[in-house]
Amino acid sequence: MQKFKDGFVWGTAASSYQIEGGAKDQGRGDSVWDMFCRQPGLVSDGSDGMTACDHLNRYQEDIDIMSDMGIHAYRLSVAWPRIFPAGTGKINQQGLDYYDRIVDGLLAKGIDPWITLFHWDFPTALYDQGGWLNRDSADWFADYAELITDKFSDRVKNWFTLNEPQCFLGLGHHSAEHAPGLKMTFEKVLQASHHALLAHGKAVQAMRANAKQTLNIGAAPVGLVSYPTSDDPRLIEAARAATFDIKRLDCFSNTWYADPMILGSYPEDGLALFEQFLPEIRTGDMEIINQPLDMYAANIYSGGALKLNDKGEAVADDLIGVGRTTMDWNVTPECLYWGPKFLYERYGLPIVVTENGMANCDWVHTNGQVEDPGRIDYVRRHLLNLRQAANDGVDVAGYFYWSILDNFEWAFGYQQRFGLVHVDFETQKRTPKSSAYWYRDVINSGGDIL
Ligand code: IFM
Repeated sequence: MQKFKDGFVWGTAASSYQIEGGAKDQGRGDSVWDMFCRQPGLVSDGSDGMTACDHLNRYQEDIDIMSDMGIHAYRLSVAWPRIFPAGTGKINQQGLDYYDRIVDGLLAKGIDPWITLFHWDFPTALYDQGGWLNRDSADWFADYAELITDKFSDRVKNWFTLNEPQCFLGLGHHSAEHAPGLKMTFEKVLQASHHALLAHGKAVQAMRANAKQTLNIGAAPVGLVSYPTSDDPRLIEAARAATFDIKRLDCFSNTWYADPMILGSYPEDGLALFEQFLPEIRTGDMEIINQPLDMYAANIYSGGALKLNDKGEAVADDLIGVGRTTMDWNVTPECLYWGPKFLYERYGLPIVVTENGMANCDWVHTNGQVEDPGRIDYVRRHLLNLRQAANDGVDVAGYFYWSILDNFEWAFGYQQRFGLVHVDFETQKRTPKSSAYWYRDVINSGGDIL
């Protein structure tokens, strides 16, 4: 099969803090990312999300661009402090109105809004009460989820609870590279992680209870992938094991999050390795976390390669000379074959690639165009692998390119450009890159022209 299946969702994605701007406008409360950016030296170019892409005011222009590209679905996130400026309690009607306009604007153009509830802009007011380390965070999040579902689920069918818990916990609470910039002990990080998982479970319960239609719900973790560099069965088995085994005292695994959510228990190897650091798990917690989900969403950008050495052992392939993006991430398109395949085999849920894309040094050329052949090649190679996975029996439901716009790339500020659309951050002028036109043609062909 050259095309993806009928109903395959071609999308693109962004998140609130990275594009909206208007951090103090329309009643929005402070988030830990505002707090983090205010501290000198933490964001490499000294920037912040105060203005970002000014999507708060320019959303219609951005929707029009997506419409011209033939995008089926747009994955946006709601900024929790735009809805509850203090995290809980008083609702900011202006925030709800803003997302109403976006949802209706997308639908008017035939674009399906897919909502992520939490893409890292945690309310500072709740951080001041202990943040994710406070067990009440699960209820705070569930209350927020309930309200958003109540307001938008009449029009929005597809939802994600948490985006990349590995990052907001690992980078945010363990290595201090991201907001809120903490270096907690591993024990505390695991406790915060447990509360985030509880928040996911309670949110799913609240969403199902308040939904105006049958919802498709998932989470959107980082998909960490090891892949074999040949079809040798020993290597495939080693890559599968490396994709799922927990070997280090850190937050970067698939299974510490997905196993409790989908299989109902923490993975045995993690429980053994983390023995001295385990969180308090109360009776009933695992049942709350283990809610039925409708899809496995994965954000996959790169993978680790394994090769066989002279003794027939699987070892890391250093991929000398392989292509790299400006994030310094290896270009390893095989991750979009093996990642979905391994995740589908383990969890049995339809796979949606909720993020995949590359950062590049793009600029507007003298002819007014932004030529980005590297990005076209990156996406083509990844989609070819994804299509092969589908042809080999993996239920692949959709692909969302990250990101529609160049935007605020967290601790890298505006130095990393992931967009299909170039943004001049001085003038806010949007220029679709050559990849945007190419992606439009791919969508039109159902993936046939790859
Ligand atoms: O920009 C981020 C996004 O917010 C989460 N996933 C990875 C992207 C690229 O780093």
